[in-house]
Amino acid sequence: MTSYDSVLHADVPIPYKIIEETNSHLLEEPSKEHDTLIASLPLQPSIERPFTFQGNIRLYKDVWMSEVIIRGILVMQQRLKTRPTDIFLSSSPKSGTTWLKAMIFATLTRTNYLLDQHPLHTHNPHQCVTYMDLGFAIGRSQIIENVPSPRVMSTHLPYSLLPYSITESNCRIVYVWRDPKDVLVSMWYFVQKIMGGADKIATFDQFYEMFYQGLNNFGPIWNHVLGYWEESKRRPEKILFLKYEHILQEPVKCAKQLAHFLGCPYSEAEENQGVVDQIVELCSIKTLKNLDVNKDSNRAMSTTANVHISHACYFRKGEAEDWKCHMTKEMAKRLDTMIKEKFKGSGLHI
Ligand code: PAP
Repeated sequence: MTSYDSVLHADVPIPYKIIEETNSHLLEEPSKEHDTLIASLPLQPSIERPFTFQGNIRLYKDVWMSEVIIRGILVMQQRLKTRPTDIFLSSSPKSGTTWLKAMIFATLTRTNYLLDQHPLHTHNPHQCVTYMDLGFAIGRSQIIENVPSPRVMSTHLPYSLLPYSITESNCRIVYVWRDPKDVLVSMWYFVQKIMGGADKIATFDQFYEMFYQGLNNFGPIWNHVLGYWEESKRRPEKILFLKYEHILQEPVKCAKQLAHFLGCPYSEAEENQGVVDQIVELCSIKTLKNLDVNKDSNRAMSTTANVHISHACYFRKGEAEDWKCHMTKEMAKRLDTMIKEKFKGSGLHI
C-alpha cells in the first residue's frame, strides 16, 4: 500500500505523477496526424542564438507557440473530454504558474493530508498538476482521461485556443498574470538555466525586442491577458482572474478568495486554527525552494518532451519589480506605454 491508496478513490486530487506511474500501460506514441499542417505554419524569425529551449516556434491562429504545443492543441481538441468538476489553471509562462499549482493543489487537499506530510514536500508542484496541452502532445491522452475527479490541470494557452470542450463546459478556470516586464526577466533567466548559460541564448536586449513585438512563446502577452480578462468579466463565477503582485501583497486574502472560488472555503474553525496561514507558508517560494525535491537539480520533469528541466529552475527570486535591475527606464516606459495602449478601454491596468 502506498500512502496514496487511501485517497486514490476519494474526491481529492492526488499528484499527477502518481497517476502517470500507476497508469503507464496507457502511454501512447505521440500523434503524427497533424505534422504536415504544423510544418506549413509560419516560423518565428530566427536569430543567431535562441529565445527558447522548445525548438521551432510557429504562428498558429495569431499565437506564437512551439510545435509540440500546437500538436497538443490539435490532439486535445479531438480527445479532451472536460468534466464539470475539472479545474484548469491558465497563465502566460513565467507569470506564477508554479505558485498557483501549489496553492490550488494544497487548498483542495488540505483536509486529506497532515500539512507537514503533504505531497508538496516530496513533489514539485508541476508533478502534482500537469500541463495538459503538453500531455496530449506526448501520448498522455488516455492517462489524463483516467485521472480521477476532481482533475486539476494547467495550460499556457490563451483563452481563444482552449478546446471547445473547456469553453463550452461549466468548469472553473483560475488565471494568473504578472507585470509583463517581470515576466520577460523571469523568462530570460529560465531559458538561460535550461540552455546552460547566458552565452547560449539571445541577449536580454534581443529578448526584450522579441517580447515587445509579441513574438515570445504564447505571445503576444497582451492578447493572452486580455482574453481571460474579458471572459472573467462575463463569467466571474467560473474564471478567477488573479495578479501575481496582488498575491505577493495579500497572500492570505488571495488564498481565501481562491478557496472560495474552488468551492471549498475555509471554515471559521480552520481560520482560527491558522490553516490559511499554513497553506500560504507551505506554498511560499521560501518553503518550496528549500525542499530537497526542489533543490536537487538532477530530478528532472518526466513529462516535458525531450527537455530536462530541473525542479530548481522553477524557483528564482519570486519578487515584484526585479525588472528594475535589468531594464533601463526608457525600455520599461516603452513596453508599458505599448501595453497600456493595448489595454485601453478594458479596465485593466499593469
Ligand atoms: P512556468 O510558466 O514555467 O511554470 P512560473 O511558475 O509561471 O513558470 O514562473 C516562475 C516564476 O515564479 C519565477 O519568478 P522569478 O524568475 O521572477 O523569480 C519564480 O521564482 C516564481 N515562483 C515560483 N514559485 C513561487 C512561489 N511559490 N511564490 C512566488 N513566486 C514563485
